[in-house]
Amino acid sequence: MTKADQQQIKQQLSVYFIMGTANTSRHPLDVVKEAIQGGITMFQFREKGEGALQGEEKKYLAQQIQALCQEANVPFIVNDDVQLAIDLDADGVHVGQEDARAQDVRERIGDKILGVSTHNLDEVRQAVKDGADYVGMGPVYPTETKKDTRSVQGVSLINEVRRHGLHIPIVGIGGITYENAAPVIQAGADGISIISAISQSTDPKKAAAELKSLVLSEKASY
Ligand code: TZP
Ligand code: MG
Repeated sequence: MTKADQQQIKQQLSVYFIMGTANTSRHPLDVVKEAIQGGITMFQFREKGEGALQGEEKKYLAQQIQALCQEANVPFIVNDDVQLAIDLDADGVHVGQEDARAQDVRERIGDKILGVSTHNLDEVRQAVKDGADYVGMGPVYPTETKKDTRSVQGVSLINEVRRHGLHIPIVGIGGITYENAAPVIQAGADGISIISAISQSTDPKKAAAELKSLVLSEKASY
């Protein structure tokens, strides 16, 4: 894969579904299948929290989800676990500030997609320097899904980064639902990262489809 171009990444971030076994009471493969049918544009395998699979079990589930994503042309990104991403030849890796240094990850993964979580302008600038393809920003809204988040920041950092003329692709994360997604795009994000609004939905396909049409119509009005 050649290094992803920025416009393509911006499209792929539109509806970025993140999930692991802890985020659903159903079989994760069924949920991902339905989310793909609903039109998600990127997927992140984030296997952490209570009951998270480890080792070979984790790898096996990742492979099965990756196969679904490949069939649908949805980029498959691995959270934190750089070695797993390399072993599976995933499309990319997402790391937080507490994980492996982005610059080192970039060296290890070559042209794969690199995403970095950021919480202030300095972290965004550093991520750009380190070779990130996109940055995550949040939590935008309160969330029950991740307990150890930084403080809720609304869309202020997204606004600030765009005000400073930085063009790095941005995805907002944290507590985003159909009802509150529009301001995230209006602030200048290229997409929304979602866990529970899709994984806990009684109809993940419909939830994904509704979020997608909202995001695409907001993006089209800019
Ligand atoms: N990072 C910041 S908030 C969050 C992560 C992984 C959880 C987002 O989950 P939800 O259910 O979409 O609020
Ligand atoms: Mg992490």
